[in-house]
Amino acid sequence: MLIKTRKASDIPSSEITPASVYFSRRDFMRGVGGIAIGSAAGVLMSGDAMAEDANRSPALLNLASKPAWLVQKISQRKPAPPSGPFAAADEKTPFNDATTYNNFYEFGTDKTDPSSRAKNFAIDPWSVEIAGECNKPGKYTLEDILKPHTLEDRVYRLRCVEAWSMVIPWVGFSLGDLLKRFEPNGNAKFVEFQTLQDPKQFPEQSSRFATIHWPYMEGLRMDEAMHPLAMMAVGLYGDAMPAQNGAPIRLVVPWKYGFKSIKSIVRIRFRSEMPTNTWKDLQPSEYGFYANVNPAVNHPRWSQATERRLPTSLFMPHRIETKPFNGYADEVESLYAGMDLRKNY
Ligand SMILES: Nc1nc2c(c(=O)[nH]1)N[C@H]1C(S)=C(S)[C@@H](COP(=O)(O)O)O[C@H]1N2
Ligand SMILES: [Mo]
Repeated sequence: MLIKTRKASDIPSSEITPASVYFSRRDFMRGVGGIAIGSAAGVLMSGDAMAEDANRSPALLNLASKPAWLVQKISQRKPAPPSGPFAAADEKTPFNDATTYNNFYEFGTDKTDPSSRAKNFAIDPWSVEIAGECNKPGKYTLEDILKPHTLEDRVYRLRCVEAWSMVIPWVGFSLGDLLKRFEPNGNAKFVEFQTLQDPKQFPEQSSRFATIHWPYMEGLRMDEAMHPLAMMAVGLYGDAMPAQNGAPIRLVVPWKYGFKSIKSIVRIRFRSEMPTNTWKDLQPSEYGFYANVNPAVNHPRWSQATERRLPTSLFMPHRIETKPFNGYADEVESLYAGMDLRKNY
């Protein structure tokens, strides 16, 4: 995403999944009878089986500690994953890939920086401030934020604006169910999200060379935020959220480019005005507020018509066509009726 030009031929080593990882995953799938492929897997897997991955490395969680109440809450999530658009039939990206190929610029700009630099990330205590146009503003502990919600597994495609994608089994709940509790008032047209500002935890926040203006910010229009697909995630693969994926709580908006899915949230503010968002702020000609996945509108420096579905290797580039709204058009298209999506990119 940062303004690096590179030839198609020099694939950085961080983008090449070791063949061993890829093939052992395949062997594992074959080992369970060859049926656990694609949609069959989604139907047959229970919530617990969802957590399984042959090559999973627990050290990759990168958390200083996991609060006991959170572990318990995750274990008490709904037993069966929801179906339809909440459970993508695509083959899931293995845990080790989803947790070592990340964008989290607070830790650095290379894909491996977040997983290698996020050791002992502290999420306890954690609180989220609720502010702006609502009847119940205040500072809430993470436990209070999560208390009334039953967690569930949802498998979503994640499409980065850089033209790669993954398929991740998140643990979480609908953002709208959270927002309603704070009783947004009639002036609440947008909702703004802010990432933790803490240079002790995020090395890039004290770097003199960082191009981003911290803290990382994002926003949604209120009707987008209330859409049932928009999700607050507190974990993946049936466990707590790894630091590098946005612990302890992050947004996931599967029909938008990945940069909308802001990590490690500490503030949610209801607003009458459209919030700024970090990438638009940095380069408005390249990144917009809406950022809906759209194969018909290219990034000024690359095509958005296709994407690399991770894991990839030199032998298996796994390039697939990008779908409008990342394949969620039936669900979300109506939110944008009458809007010119070339202008509102
Ligand atoms: N705070 C914060 N949130 C962020 C980012 C970031 O750099 N900082 N990167 C975004 C981008 S560009 C993408 S593609 C997704 C990646 O999520 P993942 O690492 O869990 O796959 O996180 C998004 N959320
Ligand atoms: Mo991204």
